[in-house]
Amino acid sequence: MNDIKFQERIDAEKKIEPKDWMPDAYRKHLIRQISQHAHSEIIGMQPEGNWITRAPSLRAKMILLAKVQDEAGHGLYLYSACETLGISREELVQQLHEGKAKYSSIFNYPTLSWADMGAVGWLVDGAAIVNQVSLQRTSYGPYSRGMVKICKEESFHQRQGYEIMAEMAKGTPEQKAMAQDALNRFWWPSIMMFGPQDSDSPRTGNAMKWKIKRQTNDALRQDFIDKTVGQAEVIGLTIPDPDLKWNEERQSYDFGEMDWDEFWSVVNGNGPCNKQRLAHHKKAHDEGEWVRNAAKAYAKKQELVAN
Ligand code: BYC
Repeated sequence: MNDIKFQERIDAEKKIEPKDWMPDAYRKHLIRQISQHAHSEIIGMQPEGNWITRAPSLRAKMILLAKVQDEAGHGLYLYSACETLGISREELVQQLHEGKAKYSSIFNYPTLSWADMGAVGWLVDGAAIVNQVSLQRTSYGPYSRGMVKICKEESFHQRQGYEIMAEMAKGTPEQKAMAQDALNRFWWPSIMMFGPQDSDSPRTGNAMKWKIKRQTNDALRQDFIDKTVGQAEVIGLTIPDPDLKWNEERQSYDFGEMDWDEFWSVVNGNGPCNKQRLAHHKKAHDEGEWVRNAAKAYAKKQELVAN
């Protein structure tokens, strides 16, 4: 196998599996993207975990707890998919702790009220679904199969968030104001999740050539906006973008300019919660060391017994 044959396989829509030959750059590209995706799922548990003890009812608490546990499961599928590319979990976590691996910018914003649980589920999971439905057709087999399972759970998450927003929007004026405030704060960071504009996205070229990404950042962002505007209208909330306007010719919404300085500042470690999120992850990781050691010792004992 060589680069040309590999590209022919990709062009023929054949999946690449762990033991197949692949160019080193393809392997590295996947390790970067899948590990960042895994880290996002795990770090994404923090802003929501913040509200488990303060959920307003037992029902709301059970649902949120299940959702946060699902995110842990998604992280584990993705770490496993990434490990099939020849890197260990320890190395992946170390890259996160050393700031060499990123995670989604969205999780560096604080969750200030219960309505934020609605906004995160509705918008953040909604954006994640749009991105991940597209990734179900990614060229790397284990990543693609992981996405199918994850998308099923994400659609429950999106509905959980939308239900919170819908309930609050038809509640007291104070509740409706809280829902609108959460939408105001989460709208722009949510559409930034799709990454830089195509013209500023250095990874898109190879990602599209290798069919790792099936749609560009801008195409997915537009799809998300077109799906979400009507959902806001139905529950009587207003998207905080004065330039948002239906474009009859394009059959799509035109929308305002994103604050790219804010985006890059958050991506480069200077968002409102970057330091707190990483410090919390490191602390939990250190405190969990005895669990990992115990699991390893148990596995070793089982191996000895078997032999
Ligand atoms: N945040 O050339 P580009 C979830 C980086 S949902 C941080 O366009 P690419 C969840 C990018 O990594 C979220 N960094 O890159 C939901 C690159 O830097 P490096 C997780 C970002 O890879 C609810 C540079 O900017 N989903 O988990 O072609 C609850 C240039 O960008 C961001 C995924 O990870 C960002 N928003 O496109 C709980 C989906 N955007 O790596 C959990 C999988 C860009 O060269 N990933 N950067 O140093 C992808 O689809 C793509 O990697 C991206 C970026 C669209 C994110």
